Amino acid sequence: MGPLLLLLPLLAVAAHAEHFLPLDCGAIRDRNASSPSGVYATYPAGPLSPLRVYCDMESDGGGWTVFQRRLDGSVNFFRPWEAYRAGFGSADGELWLGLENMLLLTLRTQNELRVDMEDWAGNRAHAHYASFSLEPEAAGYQLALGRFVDGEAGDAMSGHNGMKFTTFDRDQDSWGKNCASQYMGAFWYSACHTANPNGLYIPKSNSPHESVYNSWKTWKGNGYSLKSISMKMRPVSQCSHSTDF
Ligand SMILES: [Ca+2]
Repeated sequence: MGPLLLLLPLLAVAAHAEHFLPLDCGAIRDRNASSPSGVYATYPAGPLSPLRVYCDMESDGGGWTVFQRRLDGSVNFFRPWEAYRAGFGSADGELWLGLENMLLLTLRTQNELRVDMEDWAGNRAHAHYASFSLEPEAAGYQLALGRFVDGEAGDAMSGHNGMKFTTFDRDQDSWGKNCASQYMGAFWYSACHTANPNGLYIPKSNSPHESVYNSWKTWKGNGYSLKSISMKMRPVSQCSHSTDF
């Protein structure tokens, strides 16, 4: 993408100041702090390419762009590279926003990461990381994750920092076999995982000898299929979070 292409969205925003073309949910919240949670159009790829996303406007001040969500098992997440690159599901239900869209969202501004989850007894927990960004596809969408900030769910993701993304048809993990095939998901696997949010959604499954479910090890263990999990990013406020860098 050339410099002009990167500038085009900005020029378009300037030329049509009466139209609001937000990059992400953070921009929507900044424009109207009372915006409710729900589906919004964002424009990370420019004014001609609206991207429907779910905005979490409640957690920790809101402004979160949800890029992954499991709610009810209605969407199959055991999919190949092309699906994980382009995205699948729907903004108002189960969703993978797509690695390319996620890359666009993280290119222009520093983002932080929040993961929210719920077990089958109604307990909720979260995990918060200071920063979140990806390398381009040519670099395997390698994950760059900042320090674990806080959250009852604990830190199940730092071990995935620096890993490339692996699907059952593209093995970029650090294990002899393919982690995505073995654990029925797709993720920034190492050898292999302490979090498997794209794993199988099987209600109330809890088997310590299997690690194939949508799980978060430091909260419920690798064998517990969570009732819900959602992963979301938002721009870091430079003034209030400058010490995070
Ligand atoms: Ca491998």
